[in-house]
Amino acid sequence: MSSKERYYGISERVDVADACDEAVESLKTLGYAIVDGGYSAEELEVFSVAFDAARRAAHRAGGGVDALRLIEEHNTVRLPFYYDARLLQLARNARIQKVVSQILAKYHVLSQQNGVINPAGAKEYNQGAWHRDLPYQHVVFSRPLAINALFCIDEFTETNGATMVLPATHKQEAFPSSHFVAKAAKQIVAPAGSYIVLDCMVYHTGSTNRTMTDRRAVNHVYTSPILRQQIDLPRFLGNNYTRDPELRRLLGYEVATPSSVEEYFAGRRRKLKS
Ligand SMILES: O=C(O)CCC(=O)C(=O)O
Repeated sequence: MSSKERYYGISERVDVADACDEAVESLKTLGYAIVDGGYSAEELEVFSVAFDAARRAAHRAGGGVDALRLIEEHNTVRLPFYYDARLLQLARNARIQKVVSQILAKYHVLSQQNGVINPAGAKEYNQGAWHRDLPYQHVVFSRPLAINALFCIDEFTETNGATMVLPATHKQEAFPSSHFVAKAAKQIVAPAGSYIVLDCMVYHTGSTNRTMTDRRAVNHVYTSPILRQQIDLPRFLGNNYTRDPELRRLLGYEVATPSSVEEYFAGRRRKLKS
């Protein structure tokens, strides 16, 4: 059969000029896309080392793995860039920023950066269950309000628990039936250095890691500035963390809720002056 596309009765078509447009189209229709982060092998090695360093530091800061296990936090590294600044680059990746700007708006905020460990040896973990990244929300948005970008530190394979998605479920309020889940679930295998980008409302889950090596990733959730961050980054990092205006905006320094009428007025004065 000829590979030439054949169609009729079509007078409008989505225009796709580059990899960013392809990702945007896929995100809008299916709710997911794979984006190559564009990093060299040397850079990927740096991220791998930085991830492990952040994991060790976060475990120490959290009182050790056993203490974290009690609250099911031992397979998550909250804000890994706080423990190893090299990981902040992952949140600022130019290709991801372009996709997120196109889907949300140029002004979006980093709500979360989480190191995700899918543990070796088929152990259960907190991301191994169907969920949305805006959990408990049974709504459909006419435009996305939140996008997540899961950076694969390791290759994602069928055997090490690559993420599964239920395509297009960002367009449906309720979690689908077991029949749909069994029929439609799709596993996203991806090379190390890729981002698995999801509409936060598409149902997804990690799957079972049947290898003897942990599968590591770093998840980012970017949101419209009207949504609150998982952890209040400006308060956590302190006002002197960075002077870079673009980074301050991404980290949410411009969206702190005023704590008094006076503070609200001060914000108005700053806004009207600029
Ligand atoms: O570990 C995975 O494959 C999925 C991660 C995930 O669902 C999340 O971080 O929200």
